[in-house]
Amino acid sequence: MSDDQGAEATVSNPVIPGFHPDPSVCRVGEDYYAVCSSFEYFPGIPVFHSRDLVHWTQIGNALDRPNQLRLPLDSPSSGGIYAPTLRHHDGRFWLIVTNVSSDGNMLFTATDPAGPWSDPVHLPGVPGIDPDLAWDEDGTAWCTVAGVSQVRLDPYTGRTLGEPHKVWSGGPDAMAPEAPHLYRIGAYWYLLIAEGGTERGHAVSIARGPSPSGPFEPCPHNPVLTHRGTNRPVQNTGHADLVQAPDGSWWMMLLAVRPGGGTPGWHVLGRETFLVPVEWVDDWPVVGEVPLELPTPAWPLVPGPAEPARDDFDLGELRPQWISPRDRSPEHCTKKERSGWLTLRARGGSLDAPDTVFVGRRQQHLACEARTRVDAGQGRGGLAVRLDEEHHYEIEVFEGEVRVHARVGPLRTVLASRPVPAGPVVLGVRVSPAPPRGPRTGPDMLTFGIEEPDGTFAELGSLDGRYLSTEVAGGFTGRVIGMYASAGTVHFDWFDYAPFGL
Ligand code: 6LW
Repeated sequence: MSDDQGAEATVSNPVIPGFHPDPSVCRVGEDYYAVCSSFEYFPGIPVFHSRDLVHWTQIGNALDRPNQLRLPLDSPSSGGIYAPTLRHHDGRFWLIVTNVSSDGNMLFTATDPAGPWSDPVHLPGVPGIDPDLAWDEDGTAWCTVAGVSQVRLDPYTGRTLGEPHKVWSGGPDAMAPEAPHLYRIGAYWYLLIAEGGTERGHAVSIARGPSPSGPFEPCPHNPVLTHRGTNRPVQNTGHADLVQAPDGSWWMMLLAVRPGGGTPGWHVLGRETFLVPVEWVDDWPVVGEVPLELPTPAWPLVPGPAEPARDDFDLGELRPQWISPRDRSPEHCTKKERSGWLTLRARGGSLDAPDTVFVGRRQQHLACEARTRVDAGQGRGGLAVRLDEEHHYEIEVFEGEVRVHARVGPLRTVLASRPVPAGPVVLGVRVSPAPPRGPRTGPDMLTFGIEEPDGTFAELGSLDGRYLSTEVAGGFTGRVIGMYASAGTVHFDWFDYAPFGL
């Protein structure tokens, strides 16, 4: 985000950078709220607040109790939580979502979107992923899912009413018609979907009809948004939601990626949340190109509080930015063992194993640096950049030595090592975007090192970032940078994360 004071001509896109895909947004009065998918990470479904649609502050995670988010230890990465829809209706917030690794479709409610959110209402009759929830004038709730199918729902009990039926399949021969959202806008009911798959073919299409169940007439200009076949810096545009500002203007929040390096480009931060204005012509939405710099909206900007670079682990609770694969039990992650430190206790597995003990935050900037002060005197652990179990780089301390490791698919290697004195040590990683020199240039370089006693940073090894990209690893997530323990007990005094050079 630009550090605007309200006078700039443009503001930065993505408005929610880093691995924050599948945005869903709603407005209540002057306040906007948004949620994103969270896959294998606990707590799940980050919740954001904004007063101006461009500055977003994370205010919590909707699913922060184990009974709301069951992610078995053997569930795959990029499983778990897919594509929530957030709505405000009848004085409360409603969140409908799929957990593809355990409970299927679920519905949650809250009076305050920062939480607490309710226990889940299970929806066994809802026939697919990416559920949407909309209410008609009679108060009937309509649930629409990928495919695109629809069923009426009693949202209080989770019972479906009647049989699901197909309402649309997107453009002719569309691949992956998904991410539906249903809206009453003016005289029509609109059905917005994504199609073309979440990669370079991604697109947004729309249809409209006289009732929430159609029949739906596709927009003659579909897809209303796509960057496929272009060389624009923003790619994979799709999975969108619409919101109207208090001044009557319409906006679309959507996911897209920023590939770096040579052709075809590697995106390393996952799918991010972008914003774009929407005009209406002949009662159809018209959406322009998704730019990296957006014209500033016609209202005062309200930047949220700046995120501190350092987490000292002095607060009782972990900040909402911290996430862990599958669970975060107090047995393996606690602040109670050493005052002002975060203690991680290994569960047996390394970062290669799904039961790894890792606490990280999304990498949100193309150029950034992270450091942490580690005491691994009773264990083995350190600082990792994680995409999934098979794609991660890390620097760790074990038995008087510091080592840089890389795991890429079936390959695992120690890149560098050197002895370290006993006691806490500061480990670091610097992520530097590579200039796009040639077709074979990777997106960025990750340089790992340790802080010398005089404060200088001693580099131990650098790795091409392309192997921690979605184009290489696949999946739906992005890089997460954080702390881990792979044996015994490891203590962390603080963790710094800051963008640089932007
Ligand atoms: C999600 C689908 C999609 O369910 O990717 O890009 C899937 N869109 O709608 C996972 O995020």
